Amino acid sequence: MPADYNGTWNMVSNDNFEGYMQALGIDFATRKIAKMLKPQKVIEQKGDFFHVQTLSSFRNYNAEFTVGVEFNEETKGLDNRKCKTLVTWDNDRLVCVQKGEKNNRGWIHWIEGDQLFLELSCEDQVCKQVYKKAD
Ligand code: VLZ
Repeated sequence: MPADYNGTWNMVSNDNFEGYMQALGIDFATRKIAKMLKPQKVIEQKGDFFHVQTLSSFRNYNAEFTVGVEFNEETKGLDNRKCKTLVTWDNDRLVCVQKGEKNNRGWIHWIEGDQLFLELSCEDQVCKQVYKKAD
């Protein structure tokens, strides 16, 4: 049985989102707004199928994938690039590799208690986010 990521998760911390956005080439004005946001993750999981919504007052990002199945991801509203994206299980961690123009791009999710962790990587930058499960 894989870990259960279902639920609504509210951001509590966001370390080096600025560096991650710079590595993605997000423009200055967008970064200034985006780094003030406290997004919410709404995750629906059915076995290996995931629908992950990142919701904020400024912009939303939507991802749907099945673990183990590579798909074409378009990072609409972020850096608007195309990636060949694959998410796999590493025990209970979700490990995502986003192959494309940017090196070392991807993310890792895991859960500890009522906290959801996310590390976003691009080139030499790592952004560390923590979310807390909503009641
Ligand atoms: O999340 O890759 O949970 O897609 C930022 C939205 C979302 C705010 C960043 C607008 C995407 C920012 C994070 C405008 C530049 C991400 C995956 C893992 C699922």
